[in-house]
Amino acid sequence: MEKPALDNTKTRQYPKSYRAWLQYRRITDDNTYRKYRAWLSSVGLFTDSVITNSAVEELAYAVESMLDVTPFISHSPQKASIILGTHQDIPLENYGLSKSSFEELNNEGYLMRMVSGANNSQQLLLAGKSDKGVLYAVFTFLRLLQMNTSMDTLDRKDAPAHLFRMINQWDNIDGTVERGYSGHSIFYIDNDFKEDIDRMKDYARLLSSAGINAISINNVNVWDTETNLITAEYLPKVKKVSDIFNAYGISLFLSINYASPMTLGKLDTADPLDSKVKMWWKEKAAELYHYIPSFGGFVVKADSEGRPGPFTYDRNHADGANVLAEALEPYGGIVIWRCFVYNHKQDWRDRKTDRAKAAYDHFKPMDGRFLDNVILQIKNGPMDFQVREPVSPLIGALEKTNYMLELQIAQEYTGQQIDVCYLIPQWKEYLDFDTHAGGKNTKVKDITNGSVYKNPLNGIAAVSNIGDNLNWTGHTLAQANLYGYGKLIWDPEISTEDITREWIVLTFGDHPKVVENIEYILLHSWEAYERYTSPLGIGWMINPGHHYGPNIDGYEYSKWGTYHFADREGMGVDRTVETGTGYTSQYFSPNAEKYNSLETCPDELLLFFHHVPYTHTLHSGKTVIQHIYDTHFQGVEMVENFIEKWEELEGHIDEWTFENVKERFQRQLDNAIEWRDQVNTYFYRKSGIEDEKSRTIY
Ligand code: GCW
Repeated sequence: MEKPALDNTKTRQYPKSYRAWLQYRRITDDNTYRKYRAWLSSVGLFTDSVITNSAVEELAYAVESMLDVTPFISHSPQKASIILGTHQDIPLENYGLSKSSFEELNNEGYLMRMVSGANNSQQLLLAGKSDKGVLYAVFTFLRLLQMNTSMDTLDRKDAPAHLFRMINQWDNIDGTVERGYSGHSIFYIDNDFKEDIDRMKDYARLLSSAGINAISINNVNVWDTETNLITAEYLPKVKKVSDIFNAYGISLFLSINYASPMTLGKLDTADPLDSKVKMWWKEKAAELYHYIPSFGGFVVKADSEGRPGPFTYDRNHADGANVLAEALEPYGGIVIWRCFVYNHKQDWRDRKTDRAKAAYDHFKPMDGRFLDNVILQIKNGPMDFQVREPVSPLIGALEKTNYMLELQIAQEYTGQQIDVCYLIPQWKEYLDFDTHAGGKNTKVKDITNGSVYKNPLNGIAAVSNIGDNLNWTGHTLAQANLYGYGKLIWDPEISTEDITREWIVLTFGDHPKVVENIEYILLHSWEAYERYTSPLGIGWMINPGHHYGPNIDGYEYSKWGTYHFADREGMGVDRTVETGTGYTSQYFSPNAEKYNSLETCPDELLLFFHHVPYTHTLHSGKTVIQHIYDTHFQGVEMVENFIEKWEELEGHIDEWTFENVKERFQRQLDNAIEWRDQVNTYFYRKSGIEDEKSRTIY
């Protein structure tokens, strides 16, 4: 593996979608072209590091692509038009700044400002608090340039809201990707790392430009061969991948198998309190950091869906996580411990056990017992990335524990990158949700960024949606979820509309029709998907196993704890305190009361919390059954409308992408129709109640 170089001629051979939001289109307006060509021809560098080298390389690549000129890079920046460096290295006084200008910025922040240089020439200062800040400043500058923003009075400060902004790859070493909908892994093939490190580097660029700073590169389900990733057999290769990501300010993590002391160490136990096990992990950590001094740490799925964990030895999760944390601590390593722990062998006849309660029940009693370098990673909802779920009640419930929220960019339950489903509006709702944990206005985003409980470590992670498809995400519009994720967790205050428009312009250019139609499609797509799939927060009703397409009873008599309980009278899960599972009591007041009461429970979550007759009237004024019929017909109409809007863009979008999205839309329509007809027919047959509008139900 040698160091790949950024090469415009090479990526130009791929479909445009390969470059995603880093298109760096040639500037077509003559005046702007001439002006910027002159202005961007010289770059001066005050700081020299691996990360600032990446920044300079990106700048040069972009300028060449947009302006057909290779900028001159100098280490005597006085005369250069773009000046890069950290705040320690730049002589700030020369530019009317001081160290105090950087005080309020965290380590990854930056400042960009247009200043007057010698002979009244304009100089743009891109100053990072650290070299990562420099890189982020360069990516921002290139974004502004592509968005045709005026640079004349540029003056901005920026820093990320979260400490960890992470991506979890669910890639297996045989090259498959769990819940991957975009081809094979870009990292692995046939039980080894891939040779094509250009692809990994381009991925690192995409992630870094969206503000991501951490990645775990293997599936949280760590199978036999992957267990060996932390051994001398693979570590030199892991190091090479780590170097690629580190150069873009991204630290590398591995998912580990909790039973490693047995499978790799040949010990007779993996009991976290056993002294041999403790020693084994300590020696393992020493070995790991010997190979990769910058190693981020472990991601752990333990006692979850059959994976090994501390429960086998009658130990709790704090014991389980702390043995790893102790081993990594001397090197600054982190343990990210997932809270997706529930009984996956439930009896469907048992209506008292409630999967939704599991994470809270397991982890709330453990609050304060984890070491400082452990972060608990909590899925956004109590179930599993459904199109609609309440926010997990565990978020806010832990006061003395580090938090990380887990989202899923991969559209496992939301159309698998065949159907368009833009998730930024959904995530925005989660981040803005008021948990009331510390009184009114204790939003999820203030907990995940550590400001409520002052947890030293914090962040958000999400399951990646990329693979080796030439457009990375299968459906080109699914790129928006990856970009939007990065932007949103960098700054949860940015509006969905701003993120959306920015992504469209960067990806497709600023033709008004293109912006208008794609924006319309994206912003309505989650709603459309929800309408033609599972109604009112009930979730599931999908085909077991692969999770695409309708199967109303697919999980109804299964062991997974995901039921709708539909009978001839009604449907929904009673999670109230009085007559149900009592799940609602896991929320803080007044959310607990709000969800517990049929009168105040929001419509969109009604069936998540209550079992009601089909004739129950919603706040909207419709009955549950009429709501089901109406939304399912509307959902399909919305998809038909998206298709018309997309067709209008023919000629304005490159052919490859146009066809890619068109083909996906056709499949989405087929899927939506299947959902509509199966769901409507099922509930019509169960309830015997006619559709008020007498539309076709089978
Ligand atoms: O959503 C479920 C998925 C599994 C996944 C699991 C998890 C990686 O169906 O494929 O396993 O969640 O999050 O651990």
